[in-house]
Amino acid sequence: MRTAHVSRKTAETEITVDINLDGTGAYDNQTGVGFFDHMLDQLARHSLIDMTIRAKGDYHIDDHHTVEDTGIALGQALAQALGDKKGIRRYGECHLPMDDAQVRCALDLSARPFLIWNLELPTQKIGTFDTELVREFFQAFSTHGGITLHVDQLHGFNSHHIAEAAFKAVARALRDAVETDPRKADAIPSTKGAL
Ligand SMILES: [Mn+2]
Repeated sequence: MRTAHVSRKTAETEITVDINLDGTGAYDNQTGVGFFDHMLDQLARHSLIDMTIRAKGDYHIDDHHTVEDTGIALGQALAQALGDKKGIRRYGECHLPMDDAQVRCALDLSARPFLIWNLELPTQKIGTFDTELVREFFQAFSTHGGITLHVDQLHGFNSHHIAEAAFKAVARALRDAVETDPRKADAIPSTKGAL
């Protein structure tokens, strides 16, 4: 079973993550940050990765630690569930349109974390959510998940749409990358023999 449970507690946040890479996109995400829950739900739904997340953080400061640390824990869970990465497709890509917004994601489950981030969210806030936290989440997720993650905005003027298109684009690319390739199900997809 390609599943993982991660529990992470610091002075700033307390987070548990449960995922199943071979799921149906079922989700139950409660982080105390409404817009972020909405984004995590998109990530699960469109990657078909089952995802249950519980987070509590130091909201009296702001949502920064909660969002960043959820990215860390989710990245750790992904790496753990992938294990030796035998049989996976490894790469994924997606152009995701949402109304005015279009976001492109290309990713490699390489174990070489690298984030290319080319999004400009025109407003500082979406509701009470700080838009700069979208990048913080994906920085943490790529670092701890071992993902080469390129995210580029091609169009868009509505912050909610741009952010949501980014989460959906990553989700859809992730769906392809974690999938098992039946033509090479017993091999690690690298000429090095390890990922
Ligand atoms: Mn929405």
